[in-house]
Amino acid sequence: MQYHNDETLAIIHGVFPRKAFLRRKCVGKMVDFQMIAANIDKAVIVQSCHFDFNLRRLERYLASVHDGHIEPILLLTKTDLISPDELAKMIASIQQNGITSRVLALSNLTGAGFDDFQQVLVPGQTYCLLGSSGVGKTSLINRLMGRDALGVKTVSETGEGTHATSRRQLVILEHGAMLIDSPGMREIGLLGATDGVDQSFEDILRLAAKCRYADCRHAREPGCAILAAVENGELSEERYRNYLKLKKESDYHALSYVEKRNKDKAFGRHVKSVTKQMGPKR
Ligand SMILES: Nc1nc2c(ncn2[C@@H]2O[C@H](COP(=O)(O)OP(=O)(O)OP(=O)(O)O)[C@@H](O)[C@H]2O)c(=O)[nH]1
Ligand SMILES: [Mg+2]
Ligand SMILES: [Zn+2]
Repeated sequence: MQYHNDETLAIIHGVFPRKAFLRRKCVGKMVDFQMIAANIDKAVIVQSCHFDFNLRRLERYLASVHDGHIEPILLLTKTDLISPDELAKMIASIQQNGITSRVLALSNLTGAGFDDFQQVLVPGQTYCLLGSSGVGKTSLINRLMGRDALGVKTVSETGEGTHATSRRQLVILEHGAMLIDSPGMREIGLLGATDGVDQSFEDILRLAAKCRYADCRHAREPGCAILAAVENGELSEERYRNYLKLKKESDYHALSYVEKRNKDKAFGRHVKSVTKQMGPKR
């Protein structure tokens, strides 16, 4: 199969069926999906040790990644800006929080931690870098490629938080691993990602199995094992609250999405019947 487009030189030889995917609720009021990438093997969730580090946002990204049936890797960048002690504490806080995904840390500036990161890159596999703007996603790819293949902006010029990358781009490393660079995301809204949320909070799911009532909503029900765990300090209250928040947001958007789809369908039927009444085109 070959498709030609007059304005470009690209030839599409075939389209792979979409299996694993990364998507989010599109930004703004509209309730719809925005596809970020498809058929990737692993998502690298990047946070900078400097200012950007945030467990709640990490949980949000994890929910989205798990929902797309993709394995997450957590990567902390800019380790040169904090002490080894602070870094150790940061990594420990991720694990103590109940997040079990693999955590790596590196500095694009000094190259510390690079070997460990390169070890996880398997030839033939595709990795998508995700994270806020300015955390060093493009710098990481450039360093892996050994040259400034993609543009980054200097901190002095723009400061953290301004976008350097404006489109998604796939690069192939010399040894055959593929990396997708993406523009920094300000938000990653959840839509119908309940399974992804559950999968990201396995500790809470395990506790839920011990609640007295099967339909426990873990809000104020008696015999709730999750509330008991929060009470005795076994489960962090922030993590518990974020779990409820992400679930609620995901379900709420899913409901609006279905409603909108039904309305659109009804409208489509209406248009069809009106066109029919108007008779065949002359
Ligand atoms: N100190 C330090 N600075 C870094 C490191 N990695 C990246 N930077 C700097 O951080 C700034 C942003 O880096 P980028 O690679 O453009 O960040 P990005 O994640 O691609 O940002 P967007 O494309 O906007 O999403 C640049 O000035 C980099 O030089 C690091 O490990 N340590
Ligand atoms: Mg970039
Ligand atoms: Zn409960």
